[in-house]
Amino acid sequence: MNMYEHLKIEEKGNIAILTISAPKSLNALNTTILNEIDEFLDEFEGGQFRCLIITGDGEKSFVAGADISEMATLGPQQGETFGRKGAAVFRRIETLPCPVIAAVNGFALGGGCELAMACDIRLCSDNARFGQPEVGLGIIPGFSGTVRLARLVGIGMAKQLIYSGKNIKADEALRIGLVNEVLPQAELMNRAIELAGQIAANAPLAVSAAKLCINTEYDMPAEDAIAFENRAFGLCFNTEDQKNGMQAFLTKGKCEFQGK
Ligand code: CO8
Repeated sequence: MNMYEHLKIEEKGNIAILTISAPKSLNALNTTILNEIDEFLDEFEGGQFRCLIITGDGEKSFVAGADISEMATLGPQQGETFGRKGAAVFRRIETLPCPVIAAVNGFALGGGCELAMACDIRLCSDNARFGQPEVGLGIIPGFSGTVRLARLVGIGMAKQLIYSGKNIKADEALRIGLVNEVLPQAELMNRAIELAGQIAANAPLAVSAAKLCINTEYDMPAEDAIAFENRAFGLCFNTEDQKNGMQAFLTKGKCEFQGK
């Protein structure tokens, strides 16, 4: 893997851990960091990884938003360009073939909350804080927060969070379904790695197909969604993993899935 100025990359077998590291600004996202994440995703997609974990450096902040110092002097065209950049990078994360776990280790505000929402699964530490404070800065969520928050927690709660700009604590994020699990800070990464390992032990093409189905079917009428799943289900029977996985079950063995 390349060396990055603001990213730390760790490989654990077929799992990769991406740590965003800009401690002076609580890991706020500027154009350089977004470009680095984009570059990292090129590398990641070229590898044989089965799960990606994204976290922030330190014990205080996951990502404290987009970089306000970079945005402060932007005009409308530049603002739109910056928003498009972040949205495109986050969409890449959302549509990666393998699952992505956000290990939210502190503040996940504005663009940080939006980054976490682009991931498939959110785990957080008990000191985590979530929120979309943009309207307090004279802007709206610009990295797809108005899209994903409503889909994740429902339109009423999304409106309350975005209009008020108020942060919520980890237990409230759990209650409204914004995160899946809350853990003590010291246990967060171990749990994320454990979960990533459970995912990585399954048939990767099947996991990938399940992700594609869930993401794609979300916006479809039920009949079309069911037909989409039917086709994806059928295609699973074209894989060696399906043959080997079922054979292993029938012979009471264990299958090491090859992703073929
Ligand atoms: N951007 C730039 N710098 C930041 C950011 C940020 N988002 N967040 C924190 N920092 C910096 C602070 O300025 C401070 O720097 P310095 O030491 O030089 O003064 C340093 O990080 C430490 O922060 P604090 O001293 O404020 O630490 P506290 O513990 O007192 O507070 C908070 C922590 C509550 C996280 C506080 O820093 C804060 O409120 N940060 C801003 C959070 C925020 O509003 N985030 C949303 C930003 S807007 C956004 O994300 C929009 C996304 C879409 C963009 C679309 C583009 C057009």
